[in-house]
Amino acid sequence: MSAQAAATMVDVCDGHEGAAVNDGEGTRAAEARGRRFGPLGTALVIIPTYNEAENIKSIVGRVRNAVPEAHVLVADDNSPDGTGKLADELAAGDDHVRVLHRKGKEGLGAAYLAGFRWGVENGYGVLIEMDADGSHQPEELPRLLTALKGADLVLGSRWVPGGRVVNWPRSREFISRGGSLYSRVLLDVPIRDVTGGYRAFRRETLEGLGLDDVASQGYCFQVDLARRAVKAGYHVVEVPITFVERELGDSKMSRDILVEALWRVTSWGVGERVGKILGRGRPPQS
Ligand SMILES: Nc1nc2c(ncn2[C@@H]2O[C@H](COP(=O)(O)OP(=O)(O)O)[C@@H](O)[C@H]2O)c(=O)[nH]1
Ligand SMILES: [Mg+2]
Repeated sequence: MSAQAAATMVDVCDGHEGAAVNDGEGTRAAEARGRRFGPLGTALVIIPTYNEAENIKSIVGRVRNAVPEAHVLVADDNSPDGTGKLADELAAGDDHVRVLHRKGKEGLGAAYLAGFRWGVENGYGVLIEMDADGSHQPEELPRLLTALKGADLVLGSRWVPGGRVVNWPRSREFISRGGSLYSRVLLDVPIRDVTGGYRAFRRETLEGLGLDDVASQGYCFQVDLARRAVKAGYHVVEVPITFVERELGDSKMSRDILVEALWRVTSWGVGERVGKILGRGRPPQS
């Protein structure tokens, strides 16, 4: 890990922001808290796809080069552009690549849940979320994995010192920063990039999040998982990343996805506050 990346890593659970709270191995803060983390085990990089025919070969190749020991699972929602077939061709020539064919477009959250389930059933120790369009650079994955040695969950973050976005229109940056700020304040989670989708989970962390009742379908799935991890007391660390806007294919961001995120985050926040007033500790789950 570079000195700059280590210095800007943010230990969410200790409440420090922009401070050097982790050393190069990401272990100092965890040790201070009396935690010892077990070995990581084999990593599975889950890549959800819907119409990513122009990107799939490149992204899988980059992951295989950047982290040759990791396995890749493409979770395709029966993309009309033939992404699933291209992924099958990659899998046929590489035993580290698998494809989960799903019946139709059900949203990012559902694809990840299916991928997590497959990964846990098949004994992987680390489950990674990564977009197919190159926005999450596979070359940054080793830094996330290093940080995970001393954490339960690592979030690739655009909005901590050292993190940035490349080629994003101002409107997207505004929505993303605003969404993170709204979620952070309303849900009381000390995370700078709550909506980001470049993440590494320990298997035990995922198992502890109670994923069976996750109803979030679109991008608020990311907020939901981050919120669950913080509330459950997991050790969450943000690592700065450079997010590069896609060059090929189209974004699946839509008005419906934004509306779902807004109403779900608002209802979680209001539900938590009402629960506190009524003396119930447990956050709302769906
Ligand atoms: N399987 C599956 N993947 C999806 C779905 N919606 C989006 N994705 C994938 O999720 C990732 C992020 O979507 P993208 O369109 O790049 O969103 P943006 O980066 O926010 O503009 C990409 O790999 C998409 O192909 C879906 O309904 N099903
Ligand atoms: Mg994208």
